[in-house]
Amino acid sequence: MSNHLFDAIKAAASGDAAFLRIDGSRILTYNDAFALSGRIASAMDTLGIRPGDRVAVQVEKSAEALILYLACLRSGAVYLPLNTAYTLAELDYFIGDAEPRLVIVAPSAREGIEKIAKPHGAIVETLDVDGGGSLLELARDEPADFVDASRSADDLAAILYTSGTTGRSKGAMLTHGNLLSNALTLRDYWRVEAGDRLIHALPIFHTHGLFVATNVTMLAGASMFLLSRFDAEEVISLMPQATMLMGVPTFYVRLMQSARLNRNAVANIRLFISGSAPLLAETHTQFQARTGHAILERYGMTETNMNTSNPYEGQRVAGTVGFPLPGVTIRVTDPVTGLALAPDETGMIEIKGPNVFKGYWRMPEKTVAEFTADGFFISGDLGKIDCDGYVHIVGRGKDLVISGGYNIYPKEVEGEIDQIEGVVESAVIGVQHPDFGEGVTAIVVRKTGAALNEKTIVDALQDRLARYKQPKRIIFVDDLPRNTMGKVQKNILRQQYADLYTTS
Ligand code: MLC
Ligand code: AMP
Repeated sequence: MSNHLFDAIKAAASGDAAFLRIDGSRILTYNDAFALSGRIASAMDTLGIRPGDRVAVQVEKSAEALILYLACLRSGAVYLPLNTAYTLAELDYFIGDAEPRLVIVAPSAREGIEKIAKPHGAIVETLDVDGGGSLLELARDEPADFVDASRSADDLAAILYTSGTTGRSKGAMLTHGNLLSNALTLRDYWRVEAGDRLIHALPIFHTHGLFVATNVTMLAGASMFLLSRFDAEEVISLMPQATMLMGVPTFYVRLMQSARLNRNAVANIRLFISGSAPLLAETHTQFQARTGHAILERYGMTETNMNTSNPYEGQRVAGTVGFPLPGVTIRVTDPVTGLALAPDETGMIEIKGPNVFKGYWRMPEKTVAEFTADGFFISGDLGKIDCDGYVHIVGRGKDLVISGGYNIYPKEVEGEIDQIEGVVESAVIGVQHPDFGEGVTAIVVRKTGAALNEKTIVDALQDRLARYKQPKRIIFVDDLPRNTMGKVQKNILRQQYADLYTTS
């Protein structure tokens, strides 16, 4: 029996090589990770988890949490990671929609989750950040030599939810083939080898920290320093022992705020990679001046894994996301006619390749709507390909804010604000933010005499929306600007409040 992704991971690594470096002293080898993932997979089998069952996971980052992802691959389960910032109200939707057979949460969250999960027939087990919890207790006495479930390239490995521009979040279905092909391509493109040591400071519930960082590391048999979160000083302290860093642009902005970041500090680093949000050309240039390193920017999406990358050798051009990866086809089309555009013309970016997902979970119409007749995925990003072949992302055709690498859909935030007593209507926009790239900003119209201020609105959102989706600032106005069709003109609001975070 073969397991498409896990077999490749197992074959790539030397068993006694270091995989995870934790807290400066603890090292887990690949053999350790394979043994523990085998025991967890056996425990899940005992719990009745079968290939194709969804396993939803909302736990803090830890070595065991990462190994749980491997266990799911091996058992044939579909891994469904959830942002630790999600509130119970948000989780209720994901669990109802995905119908996981098993939900794994922190011990402190068990009671609340059980109320949501049990009506959907899910079992709840726990995993805490120190490697405790009921799941590992079950796994302790299980055999390590689990017989991996047979999974082909087309079988699902994971579902990752992405918020929708028009309402409900959609579960992007990623296959073993999607993940393996993209990770092998990136490994080769970025020349990742067994001797590499990646500083891993990203969350492990999104494509960037989970698939790009982790799959690429494992398929090179390399190792990573697993940090619970990003802390610029801690990252700089680790640099002399590391060779690579992957981060969102906020990482690089924050690193440059430290006086300790200089050529000496980065002397051992081979490659700095940025993605998930636009890296300002000025950040790229300043970082290069300080460290001598041209950050390698790449472009991806939950639905497609990685699509483009600046070159390893050759010029990494600031403000561009580089070339289509080998095997990936990118074209730019006229959003109205759908016809392919010439170089340097701006239009919709469309993507085709083995990296592109299988569709949205239980949303066949949405899936059809987001693909062209000839099988290209319509990204929602506006861009162009210049005469040298570099792809530029110049805007978004979708109403989306990206803050510190997290996507926030204004529609969802507006929906919650509009339900608050005393609110007539709201418009949520992204405004340039020095730390997060864009800051979620709400423009709100109150009913006459309503006793509403910034605090009452934020308080009302507390249990409804993850903290990172909540507006950093709320501005009250008498009316929202509208065009003749009655549509709110967000471009006018974005211009009007453009300096909100840079001048205060
Ligand atoms: C935290 N906060 C955020 C935030 N992260 N607010 C807006 N945007 C964010 N990204 C909130 C906190 O809850 C806190 O609220 C306040 O802002 C300040 O927190 P902080 O301590 O400064 O935040 P920190 O923990 O340092 O986190 C910032 C960060 C983190 C940038 C390091 O958000 C992060 O790791 N982002 C990476 C996201 C990511 O992996 N994206 C990849 C998606 S995959 P308060 O008010 O309670 O103090 C993808 C595909 C691809 O897009 O191409 O890769
Ligand atoms: P997500 O849905 O979280 O996977 O976010 C994907 C979106 O992030 C893409 O559609 C882009 O809008 C954006 N994105 C990712 N990488 C980059 C990048 N390097 N430059 C600009 N935007 C990016």
